[in-house]
Amino acid sequence: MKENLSKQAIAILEENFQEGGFTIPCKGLYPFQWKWDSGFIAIGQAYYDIEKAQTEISTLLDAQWANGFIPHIVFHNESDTYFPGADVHRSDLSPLASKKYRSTGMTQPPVTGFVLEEMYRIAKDKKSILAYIASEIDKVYDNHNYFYTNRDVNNEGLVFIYHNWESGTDNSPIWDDIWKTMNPPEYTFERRDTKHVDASQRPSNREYDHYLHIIEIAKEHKYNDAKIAEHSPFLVLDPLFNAMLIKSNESLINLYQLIGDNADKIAQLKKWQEKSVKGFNDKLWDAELGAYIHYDLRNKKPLRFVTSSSFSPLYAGIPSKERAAILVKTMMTKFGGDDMYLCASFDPDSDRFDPKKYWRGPVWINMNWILFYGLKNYDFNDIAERVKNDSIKLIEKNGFYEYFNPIKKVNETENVGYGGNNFSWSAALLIDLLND
Ligand code: 2M8
Repeated sequence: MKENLSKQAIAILEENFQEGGFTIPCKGLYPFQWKWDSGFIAIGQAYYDIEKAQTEISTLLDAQWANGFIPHIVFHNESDTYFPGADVHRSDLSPLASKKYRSTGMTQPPVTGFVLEEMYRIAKDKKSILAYIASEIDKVYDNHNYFYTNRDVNNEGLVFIYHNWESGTDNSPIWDDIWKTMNPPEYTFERRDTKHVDASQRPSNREYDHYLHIIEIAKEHKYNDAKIAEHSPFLVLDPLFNAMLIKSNESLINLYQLIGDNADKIAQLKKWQEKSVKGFNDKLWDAELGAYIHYDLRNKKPLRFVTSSSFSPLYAGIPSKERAAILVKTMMTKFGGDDMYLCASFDPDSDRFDPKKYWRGPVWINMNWILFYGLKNYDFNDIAERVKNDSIKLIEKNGFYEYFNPIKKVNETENVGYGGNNFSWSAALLIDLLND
């Protein structure tokens, strides 16, 4: 069974690999290179073709901007199956943008640092992979420098996101309260995602108005971060995004130590790290909820909801042992009933929970992967096994979908895989989970 699933996963990754040296997340639905997808994809590729994994990351890093920024989508190729494309995003408005590739002017969770460390862990030839890492690691360091220089507006070790698409958890119910503070125009546009996937599993047109409006504001300011921090109606400290940055800081420290030299960079990373972990625990912990939460910087208020992002700090070693125990208790009480697969993306007790709609409730394999390793970090090994087995079961029964219904009863009678099928990161991370 294990072997067969792995073979299927490899076939999907191979099928989605493009001539330009990168892998699309999903045919039709997502026809370009996405930043955090590429990171997860490289982890899977590392098991069967380490050179391909290297190419995946190098292709992404090649699109880095002059200030160290790495965009969330790189438009290496033309495609009319996705909206909004390069002509909407207009990265050329920024004087700092890559002259080589068109891209978006927003980013995604900074996973690349820990992905390099994962590649090192998986690769058989340590010498050769370390030489590769040594040739690329400074670009990732520059990316972290970009974040701390431009996006930590309160100088508290926490970096903001200015768009829900930067979070990766696009239409999470957390953003509903922010949308209430905005009143964007009704734009005229043609959705493409709903041509590939049933509209009931995707965000609404009105939600897209909000998404587009924030892009228009960022474009007016030529994607200048200081201006964005001043004017964007969406300005959030996201626990998932910051946890990924902190985990990647740690990976960069470990990798620079393996490479040797670079004492100044290691010292700087340690400084960032200390400040970020402290800022994270001070500002994003909600003692009453027993979980980490988002913070709305624009409206200066905590967004008090429990999501799968709330648990991601386990992966980055952010909570103390005591706090981790509280966090896992919250997770198991709310998300871990016998009738549920772990781990829903949004609080199943909330009236905003929707088990079929995108980031409003379904299980996502990348979040389960983060959770699996996070739980293991703190020796919650039985729960980690459950997360792993639930991920395998859902894929085995339904296919390599983008997301899955967490309610077990529904899985007995229906296919509960939603969104795109033959989805790359579901395939890539399953390879890793099966090899654990
Ligand atoms: C989804 O987001 C894109 C925009 O970036 C979209 O819906 O058009 C999200 O799930 C995101 O996290 C993911 O990286 C992307 C590609 O898989 O799809």
